[in-house]
Amino acid sequence: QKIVFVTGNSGKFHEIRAVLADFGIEVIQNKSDYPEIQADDLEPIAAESARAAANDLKIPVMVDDSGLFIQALNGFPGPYSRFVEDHLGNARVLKLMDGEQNRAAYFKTVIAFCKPGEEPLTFSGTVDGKISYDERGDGGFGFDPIFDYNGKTFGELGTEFKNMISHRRRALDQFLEYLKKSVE
Ligand code: ITT
Ligand code: NA
Repeated sequence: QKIVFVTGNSGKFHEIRAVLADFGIEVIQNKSDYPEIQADDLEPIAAESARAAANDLKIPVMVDDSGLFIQALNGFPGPYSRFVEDHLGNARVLKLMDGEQNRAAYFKTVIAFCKPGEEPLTFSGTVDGKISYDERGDGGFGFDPIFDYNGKTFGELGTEFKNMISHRRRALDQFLEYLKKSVE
């Protein structure tokens, strides 16, 4: 079985390729870029990206829309995570959290799968953690060096560990359930 994953983010691609390979699914990266709609949560963003990509490429595709939601910042950056990572970066996020006692945060991934002319399906996963006080570790990508999971950052824990417990892994487990049912 093969799945086309539309993404320009090689960190996501490598994580998803590794997980799905364990289930005998080959993931092919397609780097086409589609405009993203704005919304308060990731589900509609992922769904509409998948719909646009499937209809444009005329093949079934998956996309992954993810974000970091910080409780003390009322869920920011959330759907604006890409913009914040690109234009501010981890150091500035830590600055926003200066003097803040409540470090609670979660990562969320929404995977959307769509066939041409059909409605997109979405599968989501989250993982709880804390915003660290400094950047640690060079594993993973994006916000991983500032996301503390039980005392170590995702940057320190690395991709192999992330792939066992992450937001993305949990979303993939839901997607795998669907794939299993749809071939039965
Ligand atoms: P696409 O081409 O797949 O859309 P993207 O990088 O634009 O790639 P998102 O909008 O979903 O993807 O990502 C939002 C931001 O959150 C982006 O800066 C990512 O690097 C970051 N991010 C996503 N998943 C992450 C993870 O597992 N760990 C750390 N940062 C992550
Ligand atoms: Na995106």
